[in-house]
Amino acid sequence: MADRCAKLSRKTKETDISVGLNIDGTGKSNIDTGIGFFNHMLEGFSKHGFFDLDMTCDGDLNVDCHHTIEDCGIVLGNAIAQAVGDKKGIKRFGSFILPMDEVLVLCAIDLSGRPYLQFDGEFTCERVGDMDTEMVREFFYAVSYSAAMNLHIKVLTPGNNHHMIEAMFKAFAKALDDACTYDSRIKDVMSTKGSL
Ligand SMILES: [Mn+2]
Repeated sequence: MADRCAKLSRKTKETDISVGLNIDGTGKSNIDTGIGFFNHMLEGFSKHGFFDLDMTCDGDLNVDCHHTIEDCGIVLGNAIAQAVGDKKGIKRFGSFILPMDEVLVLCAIDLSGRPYLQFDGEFTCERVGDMDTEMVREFFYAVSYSAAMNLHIKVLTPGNNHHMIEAMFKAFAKALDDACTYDSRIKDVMSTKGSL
């Protein structure tokens, strides 16, 4: 079976983004968003989901990190949607509970074609590195809507803010990898409707 890939770019007055994604990759990444902590999160997403991800963003960081992180989420979500294609033969649902030291985070995904984000987590500081913590939810909201996925992220045990955010990105990667996995018992699309 051919690798499921997408290559996209998006340019506005606020951001100029290029993304290359291979869902059937090995976890290689080449990421430069101009935001060190956000790069670190996307590298973890790539590595732990076995997704090859190239992502560059030239954004208006002189304003703040908002447009860069939100728009990267939009384009990554679009790339996920394009790469998974018609979703024939894949499990559709995926979930993972990821520990990171004292923190425990749950992520559950349904590649349903219906966008929804349920985000249950609170941060106790405004920023980690050069990333505003309120942008974590915005990022996952953008991904869930542009990929048309149902995405639940829930902090089961809170703790260090860096740990909570990193555990979210890694749990998201593992859950998405799970949802995208082929199951030989699934001959068509995993839906009684016949399409997702
Ligand atoms: Mn870290």
